[in-house]
Amino acid sequence: MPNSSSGNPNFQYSALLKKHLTFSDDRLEYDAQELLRVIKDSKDVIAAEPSLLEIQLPCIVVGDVHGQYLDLHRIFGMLGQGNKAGQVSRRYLFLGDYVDRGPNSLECILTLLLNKLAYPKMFNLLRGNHESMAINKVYGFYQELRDRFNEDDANILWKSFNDLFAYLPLAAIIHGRILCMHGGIGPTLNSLDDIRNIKRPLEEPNVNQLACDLLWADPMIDLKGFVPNTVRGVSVYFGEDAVISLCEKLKIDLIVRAHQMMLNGYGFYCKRKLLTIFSAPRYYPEKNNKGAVLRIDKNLKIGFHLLNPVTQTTRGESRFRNDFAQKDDDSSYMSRQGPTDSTSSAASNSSDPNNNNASGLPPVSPDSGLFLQKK
Ligand SMILES: [Mn+2]
Repeated sequence: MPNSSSGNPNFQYSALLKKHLTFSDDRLEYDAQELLRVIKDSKDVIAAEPSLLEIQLPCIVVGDVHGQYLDLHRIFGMLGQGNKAGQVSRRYLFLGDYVDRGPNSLECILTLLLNKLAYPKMFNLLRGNHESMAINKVYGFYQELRDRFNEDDANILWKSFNDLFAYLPLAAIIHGRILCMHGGIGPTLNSLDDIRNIKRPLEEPNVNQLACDLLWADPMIDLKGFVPNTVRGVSVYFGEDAVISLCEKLKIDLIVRAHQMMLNGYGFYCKRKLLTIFSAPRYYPEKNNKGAVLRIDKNLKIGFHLLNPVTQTTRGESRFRNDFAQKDDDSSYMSRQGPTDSTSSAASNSSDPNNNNASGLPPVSPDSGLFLQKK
């Protein structure tokens, strides 16, 4: 039984959560009936949350996970999911895209839901564009369920997971100052109440324009306003002027979103007003991209932890943990000169997370070439 002060005293799944604390790249064995109970219980908790979560400081923000269970373990190993007893000491905000693409969608979503049930205030889960039926039928999650269960159970589980996904909150505001979502902003977003007023469940997010933009939109360089997002086929691209005017209107400092692979795990846009964070290293094996997670301390200082891409020769728990002990990537970020392929491990020199410049933010980066597309 978890005994953190923020833990849920009625948590029923200690044994199941414990299975997820063991570092292993084997698939776990699941009982379909037990999973359905977890889904139902988490749906009750998540449905009671507002469409716009209010998050306190300090917190950790995690971008796309995409079924990369080992990398999720690396994040918890680095930052502390808790000790072996399952205690949690960090507040997390996940920006969606838990399923699809990677080999362990089920382990990833279960880890997050069980932690949500155990520590409802410490684990905050937003919806990504892959948390919807039309997408996760096609991009891996459905097939994974079919591979792991008989056809009836697979279909019931898939339907039930998506029923739950329809209730996931769509955005979060951290300390009233940092707005977070999976995709981006759109022309119908003019106040935080616009997000709060979105009614859930939203089985298909695209029926609500603002919800669609929150889940799908992308920034575009040298653009004014909004134009149709031709690469995604839904939602919009938004320009720097839209970011700046929304930050003024909402009286916020920064927008944090995920949704696009960053070679270095993260990238700024629009002079530090918009940050993309992507937490699935080696999502594109041919690009050998890093992953990153964002840390925001109690004074709103931000820093990054990087996940270097892992290959057959660099895998293993002890290597993973050693790899983490030293990461904060302000130095490699500062040395970036536009679009570079930072695959060299030398690019991730460590520096003290508390040694940022006075603003607490890394210097402005060249804003070009940081955004690559993947549907
Ligand atoms: Mn996405």
